[in-house]
Amino acid sequence: MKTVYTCFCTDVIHDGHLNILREAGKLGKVIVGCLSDAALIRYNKFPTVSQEERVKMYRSLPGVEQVVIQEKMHYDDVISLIHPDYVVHGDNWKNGPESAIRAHVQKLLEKYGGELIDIPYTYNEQVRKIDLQLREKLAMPEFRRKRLRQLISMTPVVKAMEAHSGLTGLIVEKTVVEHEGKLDQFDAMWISSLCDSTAKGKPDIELVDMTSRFRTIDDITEVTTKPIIFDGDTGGLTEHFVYTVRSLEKMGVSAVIIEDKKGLKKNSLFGTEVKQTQATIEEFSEKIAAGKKAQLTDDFMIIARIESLILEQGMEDALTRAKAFVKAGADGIMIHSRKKDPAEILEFCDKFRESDSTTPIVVVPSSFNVITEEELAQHGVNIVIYANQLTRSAFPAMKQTAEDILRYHRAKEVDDRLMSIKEIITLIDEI
Ligand code: SPV
Ligand code: MG
Repeated sequence: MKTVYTCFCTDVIHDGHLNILREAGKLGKVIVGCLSDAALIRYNKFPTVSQEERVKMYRSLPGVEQVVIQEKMHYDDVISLIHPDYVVHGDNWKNGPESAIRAHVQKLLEKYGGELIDIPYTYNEQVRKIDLQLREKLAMPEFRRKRLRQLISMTPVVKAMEAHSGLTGLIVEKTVVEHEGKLDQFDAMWISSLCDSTAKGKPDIELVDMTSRFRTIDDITEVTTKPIIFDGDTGGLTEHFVYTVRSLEKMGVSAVIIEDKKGLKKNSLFGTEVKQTQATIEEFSEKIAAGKKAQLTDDFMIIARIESLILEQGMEDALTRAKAFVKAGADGIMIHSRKKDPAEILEFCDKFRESDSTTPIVVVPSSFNVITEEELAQHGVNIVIYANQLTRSAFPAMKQTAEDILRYHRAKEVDDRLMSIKEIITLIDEI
């Protein structure tokens, strides 16, 4: 009896999967792999049912002899364990970033004479509808909100990218790359006060009001499913912050980060070049505690951002504040720096971790951008936020196009570097 292996990464079984099992069954005894949660979040969509439930579900399917966990996206471990005569998969992985995984499987099978069988992907109304329903479920406030906490426990480092509009949200949602045979994607979105303000042509001084910031969240939640970390600036007056917490929770936002400044807030990357005032430990602790008291779900996170290094108040001050803010109820600590060298960030993380091994640490490596996510994770960082890079890449491109059209009195010279009209009109999914 020949052995057939197929890896599933779905939460819902549809005609397509049943067809794969039927075809696989014609070739021999069928072993189904359940792609682990950790691999799934990089490869495909976030799982809406647990790994254990998926295993149970796959086990109950007709013709399935055995279910194994496939820990990694790459098939190396399962193939060396099972040595299948055949690996079967829907032929949709022949295109796009997944084709690198397929090519790798083919190489592994060739080594011992195994065979890869691509089964024509089932495109029908039921499959289409199930896909859309799954997406919808992921986008619901109660699912989206809890995902940040889930991700923190699933992956060594959660990667968030700035979004300030429906379009930038879609870029964060859909960008998947293949690098050295592995797929990767962002986990979450950061709604930056700097980029939200900049997109509106306004300075980053809490001038864009909350109603407008909420509109941005709305635009993004309309078209995406990934969790949102909201830049809440100083949080405003404590009396106002409690309302903000409730609104954000309701919208399905996972976390708000508020910074320990008061008065006129300016962007941290100005550092001490402009006058900025840090709130006292007592003042800021009170705001955190009030926010925690106001929130209604267990999922929502209030993360305290410490500006001591930005305002040159020293490491001891930053650490004292971190401990106090955790005691006041903060669900995480964001430590910020505008130095190019990541040394002070790493020193903070190492010292904080000496006495606190669990509270999530968030960093924003805009200035200290040489350090990798992996190195940051080794120092106890849980969330890395790329806070402004989409805005900073779009702006020069748009400016150059505007200048060149003025220079040449026509658009021909810029056309080569533009997205085609066909691409732009098909960029957005139709219902
Ligand atoms: C933002 O993106 O608005 C931030 C991060 O607050 S920073 O600009 O680095 O202060
Ligand atoms: Mg900000």
